Amino acid sequence: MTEAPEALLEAVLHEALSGLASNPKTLSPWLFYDELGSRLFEQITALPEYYLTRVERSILAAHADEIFRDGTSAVTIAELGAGTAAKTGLLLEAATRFQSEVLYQPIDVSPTALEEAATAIAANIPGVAVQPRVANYITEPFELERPDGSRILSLYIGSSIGNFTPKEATAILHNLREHLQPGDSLLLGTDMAPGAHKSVAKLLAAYDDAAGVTAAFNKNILTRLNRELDANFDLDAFAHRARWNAEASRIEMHLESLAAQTVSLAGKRIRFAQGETIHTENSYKFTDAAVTDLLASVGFEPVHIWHDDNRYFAVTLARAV
Ligand code: AVJ
Repeated sequence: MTEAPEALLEAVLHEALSGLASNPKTLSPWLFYDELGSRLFEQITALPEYYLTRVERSILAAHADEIFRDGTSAVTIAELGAGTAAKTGLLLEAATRFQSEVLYQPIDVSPTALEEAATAIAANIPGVAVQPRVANYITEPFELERPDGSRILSLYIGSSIGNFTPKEATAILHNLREHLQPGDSLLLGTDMAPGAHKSVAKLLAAYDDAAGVTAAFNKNILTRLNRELDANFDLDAFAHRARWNAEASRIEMHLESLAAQTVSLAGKRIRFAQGETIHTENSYKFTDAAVTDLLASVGFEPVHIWHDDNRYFAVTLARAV
């Protein structure tokens, strides 16, 4: 962590107290990702219902060469929220087919994830130099390197942008665009909104799997607060809920209180009515037009939008203008 553990604990406390004091109650999705939560998310990506990771990987595999083919000058690859960079290998390998040396700049809050990424890439992809940067790209400044005039290809994949409101998403991409010059580019991964090719049921299943891994992931937020903030949430008294909010074009995850109850947390008492929920996550879903509009509003022009045959997921290559 960039933060000392006490600073992180302070942030957890602040988030829990403010989120649970608001109406409706909320907890921010970054709270999911403690050690167990990160492992549960890895399990989610392998679930039969959670198509997002598999489908995005197949799109990247099918089009990796096209992303680099038109390159007239060398490219360095920078990735926001890289994590362990599991899907990025496909792109790095493609890049090394077009140039012998590729500088890869993954940015992530987790130093352990970045170390894992750097080790795996060093072992498996010769020709790639990794320069990890530990930073929270939303709240902290970060730098990107541009080795002698090369162009920057920035990656924001994995539907990570889906966790943010349109306003926040715009701010994140605006900040990224400020690091780039005209001719640099962005590869953005977004999950598609339901439509002719994709039912709402398909989406809901991805966020409420039969094995209950997503439920465990959602409830782990309560386990974390019990452990770190001395809270006493009864995990059996809350239920995982996934809802489609058509108006906002997002899947919402909630934890629903199954009874009227009072929970104590950091010495405070928090009351729940029966049926009241804690809203823990938004996962926005996009049309091609919505992606194009979002990008245009922050100075990017889509060059290509690729989909899988089912049109479940989209990967957009856009040029900074
Ligand atoms: C990591 C934000 C892309 O929204 O699909 C998976 C997180 N939540 N299952 C998503 C998540 C529930 C995921 N992102």
